[in-house]
Amino acid sequence: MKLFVYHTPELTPTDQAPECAIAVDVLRATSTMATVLAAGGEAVQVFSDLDQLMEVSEKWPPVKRLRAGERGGAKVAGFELGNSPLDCTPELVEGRRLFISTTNGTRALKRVQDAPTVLAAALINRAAVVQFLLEKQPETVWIVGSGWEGSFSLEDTVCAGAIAHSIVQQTQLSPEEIAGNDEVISAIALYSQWQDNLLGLLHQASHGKRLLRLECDEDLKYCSQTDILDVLPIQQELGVL
Ligand code: 3SL
Repeated sequence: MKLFVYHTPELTPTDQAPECAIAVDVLRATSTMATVLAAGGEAVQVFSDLDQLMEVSEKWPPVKRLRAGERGGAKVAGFELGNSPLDCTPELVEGRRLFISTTNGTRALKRVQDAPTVLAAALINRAAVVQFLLEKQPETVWIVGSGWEGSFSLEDTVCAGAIAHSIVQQTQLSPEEIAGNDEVISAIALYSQWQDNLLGLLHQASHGKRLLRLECDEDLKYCSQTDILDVLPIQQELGVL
């Protein structure tokens, strides 16, 4: 198994495809998706376009659907939910499909959706993702950070590092042996330095600061936890996890 880390969807090669692609948006899209599925959501369907989301979700009975829309960190008017994982309680989401569009996270998933296996990872479900990789042993794995509008995001790269670090620990392979590109080595180094203070890292990240300005402190605390949800968001059909 060779891992490749890409800091943003734009940095992924356009002429290659991995056996397994993992989209990461710790703050907050993939944390929200993992939370919804762990809370009994029927599925999560992702859209880059809000109008398309409305059109597709309209065909579902209101009791079976939830619409989540986020732009610039804020909830989109007319949607039931923004992108806070803390709103996704079992009481609300159980048995319902989440139709979701966010600024960057859903874009990352869309970029890799043609890979044979597509996963969504965050710190909160890192162990479940690692377990899947160790069991299935895909030859090539891309871990794709969502970034922010094309720029690097500290929190997505630290999550990529958390995944790679755990694989190194559980296989006794060296970072060099699993690394398909230099970004894997630097992601492991970032995680190794911050693993005991991930909340501190989220507070330093530019998107973390943006969310703090929007009073989302509790979201940062929640998303900074590792391995708290045993859930594997895996694509079942195009755009549906
Ligand atoms: O960009 C995204 O996809 C979002 O996760 C951003 S936010 O955390 O909801 O602001």
